[in-house]
Amino acid sequence: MDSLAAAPGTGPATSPLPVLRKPRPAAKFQDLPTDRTLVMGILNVTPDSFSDGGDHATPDTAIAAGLRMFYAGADIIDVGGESTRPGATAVSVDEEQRRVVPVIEALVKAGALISIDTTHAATAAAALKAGAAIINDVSGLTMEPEMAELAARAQVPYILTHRRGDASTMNALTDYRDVAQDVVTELAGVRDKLYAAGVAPAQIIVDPGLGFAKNDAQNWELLQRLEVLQGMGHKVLVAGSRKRFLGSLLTVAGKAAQPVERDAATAAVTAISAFRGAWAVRVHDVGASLDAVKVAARMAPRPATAGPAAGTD
Ligand code: PMM
Repeated sequence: MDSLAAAPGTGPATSPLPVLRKPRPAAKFQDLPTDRTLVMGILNVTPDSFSDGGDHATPDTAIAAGLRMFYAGADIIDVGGESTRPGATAVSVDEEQRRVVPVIEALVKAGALISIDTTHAATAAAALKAGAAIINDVSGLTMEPEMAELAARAQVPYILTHRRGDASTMNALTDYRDVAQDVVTELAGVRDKLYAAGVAPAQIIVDPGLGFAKNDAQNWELLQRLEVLQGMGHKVLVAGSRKRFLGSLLTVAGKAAQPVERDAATAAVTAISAFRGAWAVRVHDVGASLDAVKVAARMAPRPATAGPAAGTD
């Protein structure tokens, strides 16, 4: 069977439970395909994320949603227990871990490769213990710098996202001289801290942080000039799924498109990012982006930008 086609029994997103398959050994980061852009499915185990908040608020519904993404072909599933949307309220690390750990354990048991979306080192450590293989820290080390030592010690990849301020302040921090160059300069400063902590270049994945301290025009410019970010020499992750700049673009009669109405535009962003050699895209609608990646791969039959070879330092 085509591994990228929807699997029988996975059903639409609203179906109650996917049919469980035989557990597999957990996937490994180094075994991920390198000949195409990867698709990372978003699994927010939160009541208040901007687009899927509340959809997977209990471990059972979150596990079912994660399995559906995995069986549909997601290469990585990004599990988060705290909303990062502007204005979101913080949760305690205990609550965050209560949300994500059982979900990670179940998905790892099924054979999925998991990244943990957290700004807290204690939660990242608990997630790694539960089997997660990648740290996705949207604060870019600004919340808990000890994340760097954790990534170095555990020898796991670290997704370094550009952000200024935090959920409550970032919307006011959009002054850039040249947004693409400034994002690269700021990311490079944090990247050097990762190096100092012992994180290898091949372990670092950079992300422009679409929507984090950027206005609509700046988000588009970052996508238009993705090669500036790629010039850093690391793998690049594009995470624009359902974000506000897509809602604004799709405005009809003065009304921005709602988050769930932004999946076709998200798939278009995936196709373009994949065509330009992004390492991965982070999306809600996995199936549409897998198709978009196939189209891009057919149009540009060359390896996706993989960043430095594994093992170089
Ligand atoms: N955006 C959100 C959450 N996690 N992780 C990375 N690496 N990059 C992002 O841009 C990012 C992220 C917020 O969006 P969501 O509510 O759809 O998860």
